[in-house]
Amino acid sequence: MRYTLLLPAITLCCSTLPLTARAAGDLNMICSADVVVCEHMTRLFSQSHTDIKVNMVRLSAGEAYARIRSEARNPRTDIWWAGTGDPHMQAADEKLTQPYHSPLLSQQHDWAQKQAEISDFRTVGIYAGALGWGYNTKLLAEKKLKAPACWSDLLDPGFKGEIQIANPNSSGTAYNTLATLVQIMGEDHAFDYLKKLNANISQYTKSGSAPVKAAARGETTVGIVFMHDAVAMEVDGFPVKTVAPCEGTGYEIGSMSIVKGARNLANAKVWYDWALSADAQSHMKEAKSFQLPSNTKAEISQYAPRFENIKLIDYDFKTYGDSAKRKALLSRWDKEIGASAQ
Ligand code: S7P
Repeated sequence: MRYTLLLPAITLCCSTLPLTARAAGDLNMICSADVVVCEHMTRLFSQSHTDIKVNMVRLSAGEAYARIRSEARNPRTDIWWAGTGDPHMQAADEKLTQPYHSPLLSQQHDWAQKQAEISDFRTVGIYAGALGWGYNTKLLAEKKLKAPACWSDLLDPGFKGEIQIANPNSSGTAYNTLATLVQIMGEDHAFDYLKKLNANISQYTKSGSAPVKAAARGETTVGIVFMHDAVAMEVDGFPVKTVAPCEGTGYEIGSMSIVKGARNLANAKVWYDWALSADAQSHMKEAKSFQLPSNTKAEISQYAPRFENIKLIDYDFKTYGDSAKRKALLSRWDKEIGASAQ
């Protein structure tokens, strides 16, 4: 009798529990790749892991770092997938993320494993891509401008108001550009260069790939971006040409990190191992994500800009992912470039 009376009460209690009570089934993820690949990879993961509900938000890499920092005392995010390595390294440096030794680490290229080693395994490389730009071939011809092949060509006064790049505070791409120029030219010369370039910039966008999307639409002539983001516009049929700068260029190691104090740690590790697998990485090109995958067995898109064809600098990920270095460069950029941006 007592049991029969209790039953309706139990049914009432449990059917009204909010969905969030199923803590073991959630994964809160920040994705810092292009939104199309973020959605594609989330969908694929969800198809093979039906018990885990992925709540994904897309943020540029600098914004993602800032969000994770602001949540440090009460983490809402479990995993940060993709985005340039420098802010992942900064988060690791500040111990905002936690070490994880994935069983799939040994399947990754040396450059991806090195990213893990220099961060005490708080982040890991998942793809790589070189920096450059894309220009709109029709606009270039209409404006009778010489095709820019070198960083120095972008200072041509003919490009006044014709170039876009992102803001390095929000964008991992733009920070990678800033660090690249500092490594090629030395810090003072790089800032001189950026001041001159500022005269030709029409807009500092929030997201890193926005400039070449604008070039594809004919809203600007040149967008300084990762080469694979420019190639994606070419593959989409836009009149865009991708350039690897003649003086040499930097590159990113797109990274992944588990947040310290992640509430859904077990699920974060499930995503982490899946995202390092050859199978998962081979699917990225379906969303026109043409970086070089970290897993040595993952398929490489025929459109991926290959490092052997690009003059690459020996980018110093440890130094330019260092928290004090990144803060100092961004603060100098704010004072000398951002404050006078048109
Ligand atoms: O679109 C892909 C990609 O370029 O986006 C990531 C990058 O963080 C862009 O976002 P923000 O510049 O807006 O931070 C790169 O890691 C990736 O290759």
